[in-house]
Amino acid sequence: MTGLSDTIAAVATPPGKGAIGILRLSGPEALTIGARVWRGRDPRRLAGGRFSHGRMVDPETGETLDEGLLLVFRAPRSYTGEDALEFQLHGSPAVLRRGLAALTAAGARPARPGEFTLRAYLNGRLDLAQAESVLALVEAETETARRQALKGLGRELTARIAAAEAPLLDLLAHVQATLDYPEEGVEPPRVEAALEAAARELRSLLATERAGRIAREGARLVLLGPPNAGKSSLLNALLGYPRALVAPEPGTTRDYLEAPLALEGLPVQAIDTAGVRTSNDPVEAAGVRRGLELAEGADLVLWLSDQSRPQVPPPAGLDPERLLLVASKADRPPAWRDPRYLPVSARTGAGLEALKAAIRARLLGGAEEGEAWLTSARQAEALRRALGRLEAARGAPDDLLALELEAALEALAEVTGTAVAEATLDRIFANFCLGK
Ligand SMILES: Nc1nc2c(ncn2[C@@H]2O[C@H](COP(=O)(O)OP(=O)(O)O)[C@@H](O)[C@H]2O)c(=O)[nH]1
Ligand SMILES: [Mg+2]
Repeated sequence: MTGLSDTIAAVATPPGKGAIGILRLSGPEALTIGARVWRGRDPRRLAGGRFSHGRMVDPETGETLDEGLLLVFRAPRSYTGEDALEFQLHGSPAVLRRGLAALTAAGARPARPGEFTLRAYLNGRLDLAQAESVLALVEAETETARRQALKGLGRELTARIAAAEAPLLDLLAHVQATLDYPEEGVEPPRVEAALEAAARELRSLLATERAGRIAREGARLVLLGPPNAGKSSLLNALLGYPRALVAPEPGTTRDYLEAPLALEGLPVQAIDTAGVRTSNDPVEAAGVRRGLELAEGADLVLWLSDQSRPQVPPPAGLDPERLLLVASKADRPPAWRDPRYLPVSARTGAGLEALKAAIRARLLGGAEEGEAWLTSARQAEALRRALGRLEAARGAPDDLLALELEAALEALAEVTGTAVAEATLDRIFANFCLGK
């Protein structure tokens, strides 16, 4: 990782054509380099937050590359915490390519992916949980993902980590005092209470890991059931348009098909499968096997049994934690009733909203929508290590207790980045796109 001594430049807008394209420049020489490529008001004479209308030029030939706006940010009041410039030009690949070349010819170095945010972190503008939220926000494709990323950016996740740290720091101070003055000794109830308070917060944060992953990456929802149970019809009803073929004769869906679905801001990939039955048709039999395989990798499986025909239980071996039971064709006279099954009619839409709500609730698990969730697998891994240390600390003698507490606090500090090795930083920021 290079230090902060050089000035970096990148195109900050996505590749392609658009009304506006932005070049970003940050570092100690940003204002001087900017002056070499800008014909308009001299950025060195502009205060932070001001802009200049002018032309961007090739610093060697003086050729005009484009006209636009130059925005000036002065350290430490910029995204990176350094002097920084933003060139708002026309969003043309040719303009931005030449503009970036002009900046490097004038003394800047092309930035690596995530390097602007890395600098923001190194300069103390963002902690690591916030930096990961920047990435999550840029990548957010749904409302849930956007809301959660914004909470992380607003330090709400950082605050939840701090809430777990507080009782541990308190306890550690006490243990260290008693190690210095051994005649005192820490009372066991006090130790227990502190460890439990921290562990409770960590467990409730870890319970948001799955919801956070689903908000970012989407969930896989598999529709499973006997032929003719109404799986394809239910998929179409959930989607609100006819995606899958529906037919009165069983065995219509022989392969599986996927369609994206948004459940109140939660991205879901819905997968319709061939009916589960023993079939002599090899193609259909392969489809059935595929359906069961898909169910293995699903975040949630809807098992459909036609309520107007004899009840068919789900195949053994499906994880009950990831199973939601649906009594389909609920508009018909029922042949059975079972309180474990949610009655739904794809034909009339009855029960559809309740089903959507149930799917959503099951996918989110224990995660409350109003709280900040974990935004990366890295964070969850650090919390699990901290939790392991707290377990080891229970009933330990004071000297060992102190060591376990320190280790737990170190693991927690990794989440916000107060103690992160350089190698880890490189890995985290390499996930960013260029110009961020
Ligand atoms: N009355 C009624 N018929 C339905 C409903 N859902 C599906 N069907 C009918 O049941 C048959 C099989 O539906 P389909 O969706 O292809 O079932 P799949 O084999 O499980 O995919 C078709 O004739 C559908 O019109 C429903 O909610 N109510
Ligand atoms: Mg079907």
